[in-house]
Amino acid sequence: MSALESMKDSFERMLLIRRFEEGMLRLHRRRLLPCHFHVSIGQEATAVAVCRAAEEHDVLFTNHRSNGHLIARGADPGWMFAEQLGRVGGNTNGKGGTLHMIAPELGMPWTTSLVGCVVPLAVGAALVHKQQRRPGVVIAFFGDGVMEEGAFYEGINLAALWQVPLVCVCENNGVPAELRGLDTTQPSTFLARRLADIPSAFGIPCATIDGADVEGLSDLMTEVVGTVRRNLAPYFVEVRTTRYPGNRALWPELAGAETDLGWAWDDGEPPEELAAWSRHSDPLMGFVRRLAGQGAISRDEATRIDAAIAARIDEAMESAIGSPHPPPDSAYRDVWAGQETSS
Ligand SMILES: Cc1ncc(C[n+]2csc(CCOP(=O)(O)OP(=O)(O)O)c2C)c(N)n1
Ligand SMILES: [Mg+2]
Repeated sequence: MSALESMKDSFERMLLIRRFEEGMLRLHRRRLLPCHFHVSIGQEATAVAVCRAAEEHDVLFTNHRSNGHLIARGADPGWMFAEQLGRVGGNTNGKGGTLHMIAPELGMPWTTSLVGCVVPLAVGAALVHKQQRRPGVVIAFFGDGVMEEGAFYEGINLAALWQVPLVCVCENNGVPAELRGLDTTQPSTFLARRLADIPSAFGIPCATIDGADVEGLSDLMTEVVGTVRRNLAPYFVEVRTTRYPGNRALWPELAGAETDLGWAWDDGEPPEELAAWSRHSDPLMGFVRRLAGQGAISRDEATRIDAAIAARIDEAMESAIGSPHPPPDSAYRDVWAGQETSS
Protein backbone atom coordinates (compact mmCIF):
# COMPACT_ATOMS: atom_id res chain seq x y z
CA MET A 1 0.00 0.00 0.00
CA SER A 2 1.41 3.43 -0.94
CA ALA A 3 1.57 6.19 1.68
CA LEU A 4 -1.43 7.89 0.07
CA GLU A 5 -3.48 4.68 -0.03
CA SER A 6 -2.67 4.01 3.58
CA MET A 7 -3.78 7.54 4.57
CA LYS A 8 -7.06 7.07 2.73
CA ASP A 9 -7.53 3.67 4.34
CA SER A 10 -7.13 5.24 7.80
CA PHE A 11 -9.61 7.96 6.83
CA GLU A 12 -12.20 5.42 5.63
CA ARG A 13 -11.87 3.22 8.69
CA MET A 14 -12.18 6.17 11.09
CA LEU A 15 -15.19 7.46 9.16
CA LEU A 16 -16.89 4.05 9.22
CA ILE A 17 -16.52 3.94 13.03
CA ARG A 18 -17.82 7.52 13.36
CA ARG A 19 -20.86 6.87 11.16
CA PHE A 20 -21.61 3.61 13.01
CA GLU A 21 -21.60 5.39 16.37
CA GLU A 22 -23.63 8.31 15.06
CA GLY A 23 -26.04 5.56 13.97
CA MET A 24 -26.11 4.31 17.56
CA LEU A 25 -26.97 7.84 18.71
CA ARG A 26 -29.79 7.93 16.16
CA LEU A 27 -31.12 4.61 17.47
CA HIS A 28 -31.01 6.10 20.96
CA ARG A 29 -33.03 9.12 19.84
CA ARG A 30 -35.57 6.75 18.26
CA ARG A 31 -35.75 4.97 21.64
CA LEU A 32 -34.93 1.64 20.07
CA LEU A 33 -32.01 0.69 22.31
CA PRO A 34 -33.09 -1.55 25.19
CA CYS A 35 -29.87 -1.13 27.17
CA HIS A 36 -27.20 1.45 27.80
CA PHE A 37 -24.36 1.81 25.30
CA HIS A 38 -21.03 3.53 24.82
CA VAL A 39 -19.46 5.45 21.96
CA SER A 40 -15.79 5.98 21.24
CA ILE A 41 -16.20 9.19 19.26
CA GLY A 42 -12.81 10.90 19.38
CA GLN A 43 -10.93 7.62 19.97
CA GLU A 44 -11.20 6.25 16.41
CA ALA A 45 -7.54 6.91 15.57
CA THR A 46 -6.37 4.57 18.33
CA ALA A 47 -8.51 1.67 17.13
CA VAL A 48 -7.45 2.20 13.52
CA ALA A 49 -3.74 2.59 14.25
CA VAL A 50 -3.61 -0.47 16.51
CA CYS A 51 -5.54 -2.66 14.07
CA ARG A 52 -3.33 -1.54 11.19
CA ALA A 53 -0.26 -2.54 13.21
CA ALA A 54 -1.74 -5.90 14.24
CA GLU A 55 -1.34 -9.00 12.10
CA GLU A 56 -3.92 -11.67 11.39
CA HIS A 57 -2.66 -14.10 14.02
CA ASP A 58 -2.51 -11.47 16.78
CA VAL A 59 -5.18 -11.63 19.47
CA LEU A 60 -7.00 -8.50 20.63
CA PHE A 61 -8.92 -8.02 23.86
CA THR A 62 -11.41 -5.19 24.04
CA ASN A 63 -13.61 -3.60 26.71
CA HIS A 64 -17.04 -2.02 27.14
CA ARG A 65 -16.12 0.73 24.65
CA SER A 66 -15.54 -1.69 21.81
CA ASN A 67 -17.32 -0.42 18.68
CA GLY A 68 -14.20 1.16 17.21
CA HIS A 69 -11.89 -1.73 18.06
CA LEU A 70 -14.20 -4.26 16.40
CA ILE A 71 -14.92 -2.21 13.28
CA ALA A 72 -11.26 -1.31 12.80
CA ARG A 73 -10.45 -5.04 12.93
CA GLY A 74 -13.06 -5.69 10.22
CA ALA A 75 -16.23 -6.62 12.13
CA ASP A 76 -19.50 -6.21 10.27
CA PRO A 77 -21.64 -3.27 11.50
CA GLY A 78 -24.81 -5.34 10.87
CA TRP A 79 -24.36 -7.82 13.70
CA MET A 80 -23.04 -5.08 15.98
CA PHE A 81 -26.26 -3.08 15.56
CA ALA A 82 -28.32 -6.27 16.05
CA GLU A 83 -26.47 -7.15 19.24
CA GLN A 84 -26.97 -3.70 20.76
CA LEU A 85 -30.61 -3.63 19.69
CA GLY A 86 -31.14 -6.94 21.51
CA ARG A 87 -31.93 -8.77 18.27
CA VAL A 88 -31.21 -12.09 16.64
CA GLY A 89 -28.11 -11.76 14.49
CA GLY A 90 -25.83 -10.28 17.16
CA ASN A 91 -22.91 -12.29 18.52
CA THR A 92 -25.06 -13.49 21.44
CA ASN A 93 -28.33 -12.87 19.59
CA GLY A 94 -28.82 -9.71 21.57
CA LYS A 95 -28.29 -11.04 25.09
CA GLY A 96 -24.93 -9.44 25.82
CA GLY A 97 -25.35 -6.05 24.18
CA THR A 98 -22.68 -3.39 24.39
CA LEU A 99 -20.71 -5.15 27.13
CA HIS A 100 -20.05 -8.51 25.50
CA MET A 101 -19.31 -7.94 21.85
CA ILE A 102 -16.59 -10.20 20.49
CA ALA A 103 -15.46 -11.55 17.12
CA PRO A 104 -13.47 -14.78 17.62
CA GLU A 105 -13.10 -15.23 13.85
CA LEU A 106 -11.16 -11.94 13.77
CA GLY A 107 -8.89 -12.81 16.68
CA MET A 108 -11.04 -10.97 19.22
CA PRO A 109 -12.11 -13.93 21.34
CA TRP A 110 -13.06 -12.42 24.63
CA THR A 111 -14.11 -9.31 26.46
CA THR A 112 -15.21 -8.41 29.95
CA SER A 113 -17.19 -5.52 31.29
CA LEU A 114 -15.45 -5.79 34.64
CA VAL A 115 -13.15 -2.80 34.60
CA GLY A 116 -9.55 -4.01 35.01
CA CYS A 117 -10.11 -7.69 34.36
CA VAL A 118 -9.10 -7.48 30.75
CA VAL A 119 -5.48 -7.16 31.85
CA PRO A 120 -5.05 -10.53 33.66
CA LEU A 121 -7.03 -12.23 30.88
CA ALA A 122 -4.74 -10.77 28.24
CA VAL A 123 -1.64 -11.63 30.29
CA GLY A 124 -2.84 -15.25 30.46
CA ALA A 125 -3.40 -15.34 26.71
CA ALA A 126 0.04 -13.84 26.13
CA LEU A 127 1.58 -16.50 28.39
CA VAL A 128 -0.08 -19.21 26.27
CA HIS A 129 1.33 -17.57 23.15
CA LYS A 130 4.78 -17.62 24.64
CA GLN A 131 4.65 -21.15 26.07
CA GLN A 132 3.17 -22.66 22.91
CA ARG A 133 5.42 -20.57 20.67
CA ARG A 134 2.42 -19.19 18.80
CA PRO A 135 3.37 -16.54 16.25
CA GLY A 136 1.06 -13.71 17.38
CA VAL A 137 1.19 -11.13 20.13
CA VAL A 138 -1.68 -10.13 22.42
CA ILE A 139 -3.05 -6.60 22.46
CA ALA A 140 -5.31 -5.32 25.24
CA PHE A 141 -7.39 -2.15 24.92
CA PHE A 142 -8.56 -0.59 28.16
CA GLY A 143 -9.39 2.77 29.70
CA ASP A 144 -7.56 4.86 32.28
CA GLY A 145 -10.11 3.68 34.88
CA VAL A 146 -8.44 0.25 34.75
CA MET A 147 -5.38 1.71 36.44
CA GLU A 148 -7.44 2.19 39.58
CA GLU A 149 -8.11 -1.56 39.85
CA GLY A 150 -6.04 -4.17 41.69
CA ALA A 151 -6.38 -6.63 38.80
CA PHE A 152 -4.32 -4.26 36.66
CA TYR A 153 -1.40 -4.32 39.10
CA GLU A 154 -1.38 -8.10 39.46
CA GLY A 155 -1.62 -8.38 35.70
CA ILE A 156 1.27 -6.12 34.78
CA ASN A 157 3.39 -7.52 37.58
CA LEU A 158 3.05 -11.01 36.09
CA ALA A 159 3.48 -9.69 32.55
CA ALA A 160 6.79 -8.14 33.61
CA LEU A 161 7.95 -11.20 35.58
CA TRP A 162 7.00 -13.68 32.86
CA GLN A 163 8.03 -11.39 29.98
CA VAL A 164 5.01 -12.13 27.83
CA PRO A 165 4.26 -10.63 24.40
CA LEU A 166 1.59 -8.15 25.50
CA VAL A 167 0.79 -4.68 24.19
CA CYS A 168 -1.25 -2.64 26.68
CA VAL A 169 -3.16 0.17 24.97
CA CYS A 170 -4.56 2.50 27.62
CA GLU A 171 -7.05 4.95 26.14
CA ASN A 172 -6.87 7.83 28.58
CA ASN A 173 -10.05 9.81 27.98
CA GLY A 174 -10.07 11.46 31.40
CA VAL A 175 -12.79 11.29 33.99
CA PRO A 176 -16.33 12.23 32.93
CA ALA A 177 -17.79 15.17 34.83
CA GLU A 178 -20.48 13.06 36.52
CA LEU A 179 -17.90 10.67 37.98
CA ARG A 180 -15.45 13.28 39.27
CA GLY A 181 -14.88 13.09 43.00
CA LEU A 182 -15.24 9.33 43.41
CA ASP A 183 -12.85 8.30 46.12
CA THR A 184 -11.64 5.37 44.04
CA THR A 185 -10.07 7.69 41.51
CA GLN A 186 -6.29 7.69 41.50
CA PRO A 187 -4.25 10.81 42.08
CA SER A 188 -2.48 10.11 38.79
CA THR A 189 -5.73 10.61 36.88
CA PHE A 190 -6.35 13.99 38.45
CA LEU A 191 -2.90 15.39 38.94
CA ALA A 192 -0.10 14.39 36.69
CA ARG A 193 -2.08 12.47 34.04
CA ARG A 194 1.20 10.61 33.58
CA LEU A 195 -0.22 7.13 33.67
CA ALA A 196 2.86 5.72 31.97
CA ASP A 197 4.86 6.33 35.16
CA ILE A 198 3.06 3.39 36.73
CA PRO A 199 4.03 0.49 34.43
CA SER A 200 7.50 2.06 34.14
CA ALA A 201 7.95 1.25 37.82
CA PHE A 202 7.40 -2.42 36.93
CA GLY A 203 10.17 -2.24 34.35
CA ILE A 204 7.76 -2.18 31.40
CA PRO A 205 8.73 0.17 28.55
CA CYS A 206 6.15 2.90 28.01
CA ALA A 207 5.13 5.51 25.49
CA THR A 208 2.62 8.34 25.70
CA ILE A 209 1.02 9.75 22.57
CA ASP A 210 -1.66 12.16 21.38
CA GLY A 211 -4.78 10.21 20.37
CA ALA A 212 -5.82 12.86 17.86
CA ASP A 213 -2.85 12.16 15.57
CA VAL A 214 -3.64 9.05 13.53
CA GLU A 215 -0.37 9.12 11.60
CA GLY A 216 1.77 9.48 14.73
CA LEU A 217 -0.23 6.71 16.34
CA SER A 218 0.18 4.42 13.33
CA ASP A 219 3.95 4.91 13.32
CA LEU A 220 4.21 4.34 17.08
CA MET A 221 1.92 1.30 17.16
CA THR A 222 3.77 -0.33 14.26
CA GLU A 223 7.03 0.15 16.14
CA VAL A 224 5.62 -1.03 19.49
CA VAL A 225 3.87 -4.12 18.11
CA GLY A 226 7.04 -4.98 16.15
CA THR A 227 9.17 -4.60 19.29
CA VAL A 228 6.87 -6.85 21.33
CA ARG A 229 6.89 -9.41 18.50
CA ARG A 230 10.70 -9.41 18.45
CA ASN A 231 11.40 -9.24 22.18
CA LEU A 232 8.47 -11.29 23.51
CA ALA A 233 8.10 -8.78 26.33
CA PRO A 234 5.34 -6.36 27.39
CA TYR A 235 4.94 -2.74 26.33
CA PHE A 236 2.54 -0.06 27.58
CA VAL A 237 1.13 2.79 25.50
CA GLU A 238 -0.89 5.62 27.00
CA VAL A 239 -3.04 7.32 24.36
CA ARG A 240 -4.33 10.70 25.48
CA THR A 241 -7.71 11.61 24.09
CA THR A 242 -10.24 14.29 24.88
CA ARG A 243 -13.81 13.22 25.54
CA TYR A 244 -16.33 14.06 22.86
CA PRO A 245 -18.70 16.64 24.38
CA GLY A 246 -21.68 14.24 24.06
CA ASN A 247 -19.86 11.33 25.68
CA ARG A 248 -21.83 10.70 28.85
CA ALA A 249 -20.74 7.51 30.59
CA LEU A 250 -23.76 5.27 29.92
CA TRP A 251 -26.12 7.15 27.62
CA PRO A 252 -24.09 9.29 25.21
CA GLU A 253 -25.82 12.09 23.33
CA LEU A 254 -25.29 13.77 20.03
CA ALA A 255 -23.46 17.01 20.76
CA GLY A 256 -24.37 19.72 18.27
CA ALA A 257 -24.56 17.81 15.02
CA GLU A 258 -23.34 14.75 13.19
CA THR A 259 -19.90 15.18 11.68
CA ASP A 260 -19.92 17.20 8.48
CA LEU A 261 -16.77 16.66 6.40
CA GLY A 262 -17.49 20.01 4.73
CA TRP A 263 -16.08 21.68 7.87
CA ALA A 264 -12.64 20.72 6.57
CA TRP A 265 -13.19 22.90 3.51
CA ASP A 266 -14.36 25.86 5.60
CA ASP A 267 -17.90 25.15 4.58
CA GLY A 268 -19.64 26.40 7.68
CA GLU A 269 -18.49 25.87 11.25
CA PRO A 270 -19.27 23.11 13.71
CA PRO A 271 -21.96 24.11 16.22
CA GLU A 272 -20.61 25.96 19.23
CA GLU A 273 -20.66 22.99 21.61
CA LEU A 274 -18.50 21.02 19.18
CA ALA A 275 -16.27 23.76 17.80
CA ALA A 276 -13.26 23.57 20.14
CA TRP A 277 -13.30 19.78 20.34
CA SER A 278 -13.63 19.44 16.55
CA ARG A 279 -10.75 21.81 15.89
CA HIS A 280 -8.29 20.55 18.50
CA SER A 281 -9.21 17.04 19.61
CA ASP A 282 -11.19 15.20 16.94
CA PRO A 283 -8.82 12.76 15.19
CA LEU A 284 -11.18 12.35 12.23
CA MET A 285 -11.73 16.02 11.40
CA GLY A 286 -8.08 16.81 12.18
CA PHE A 287 -7.03 14.21 9.64
CA VAL A 288 -9.52 15.33 6.99
CA ARG A 289 -8.31 18.92 7.41
CA ARG A 290 -4.72 17.73 6.96
CA LEU A 291 -5.57 15.62 3.89
CA ALA A 292 -7.54 18.50 2.38
CA GLY A 293 -4.75 21.00 3.13
CA GLN A 294 -2.20 18.75 1.42
CA GLY A 295 -4.50 18.21 -1.56
CA ALA A 296 -4.41 14.47 -0.80
CA ILE A 297 -8.18 14.21 -1.00
CA SER A 298 -10.66 16.34 -2.86
CA ARG A 299 -13.96 17.37 -1.45
CA ASP A 300 -15.75 15.32 -4.12
CA GLU A 301 -13.83 12.19 -3.26
CA ALA A 302 -14.43 12.62 0.49
CA THR A 303 -18.15 13.16 -0.16
CA ARG A 304 -18.33 10.04 -2.36
CA ILE A 305 -16.61 7.88 0.27
CA ASP A 306 -18.85 9.31 2.99
CA ALA A 307 -22.02 8.61 0.99
CA ALA A 308 -20.98 4.99 0.40
CA ILE A 309 -20.25 4.51 4.10
CA ALA A 310 -23.53 6.18 5.11
CA ALA A 311 -25.45 3.86 2.76
CA ARG A 312 -23.68 0.82 4.24
CA ILE A 313 -24.49 1.95 7.79
CA ASP A 314 -28.15 2.74 6.97
CA GLU A 315 -28.63 -0.65 5.37
CA ALA A 316 -26.98 -2.48 8.28
CA MET A 317 -29.07 -0.54 10.79
CA GLU A 318 -32.40 -1.06 9.06
CA SER A 319 -31.71 -4.76 8.60
CA ALA A 320 -30.87 -5.09 12.32
CA ILE A 321 -34.07 -3.20 13.26
CA GLY A 322 -35.98 -5.67 11.07
CA SER A 323 -34.45 -8.65 12.89
CA PRO A 324 -36.66 -10.28 15.57
CA HIS A 325 -36.03 -10.32 19.29
CA PRO A 326 -34.75 -13.72 20.44
CA PRO A 327 -37.58 -16.08 21.43
CA PRO A 328 -38.12 -16.60 25.20
CA ASP A 329 -37.18 -20.28 24.98
CA SER A 330 -33.66 -19.24 23.88
CA ALA A 331 -33.04 -17.27 27.09
CA TYR A 332 -30.37 -19.68 28.33
CA ARG A 333 -28.64 -20.12 24.98
CA ASP A 334 -25.71 -18.00 23.72
CA VAL A 335 -24.66 -17.09 27.24
CA TRP A 336 -21.89 -19.60 27.92
CA ALA A 337 -18.83 -20.30 25.81
CA GLY A 338 -19.04 -23.51 23.82
CA GLN A 339 -22.84 -23.53 23.65
CA GLU A 340 -24.59 -23.77 20.35
CA THR A 341 -26.12 -20.49 19.26
CA SER A 342 -29.88 -20.15 19.07
CA SER A 343 -30.11 -19.06 15.44
C1 LIG B 1 -14.87 -3.67 38.56
C2 LIG B 1 -15.83 -2.64 38.06
N1 LIG B 1 -16.05 -1.51 38.77
C3 LIG B 1 -16.91 -0.58 38.31
C4 LIG B 1 -17.58 -0.76 37.12
C5 LIG B 1 -18.54 0.30 36.60
N2 LIG B 1 -17.92 1.01 35.45
C6 LIG B 1 -18.24 0.70 34.18
S1 LIG B 1 -17.36 1.62 33.05
C7 LIG B 1 -16.55 2.44 34.30
C8 LIG B 1 -15.52 3.49 33.97
C9 LIG B 1 -14.40 2.89 33.24
O1 LIG B 1 -13.45 3.88 32.94
P1 LIG B 1 -12.36 3.57 31.87
O2 LIG B 1 -11.79 2.23 32.09
O3 LIG B 1 -11.43 4.73 31.88
O4 LIG B 1 -13.15 3.51 30.49
P2 LIG B 1 -13.96 4.69 29.77
O5 LIG B 1 -15.41 4.38 30.03
O6 LIG B 1 -13.53 6.00 30.37
O7 LIG B 1 -13.61 4.57 28.34
C10 LIG B 1 -16.96 2.00 35.54
C11 LIG B 1 -16.41 2.51 36.82
C12 LIG B 1 -17.33 -1.96 36.40
N3 LIG B 1 -17.91 -2.21 35.23
N4 LIG B 1 -16.44 -2.88 36.87
MG1 LIG C 1 -11.58 6.55 30.87
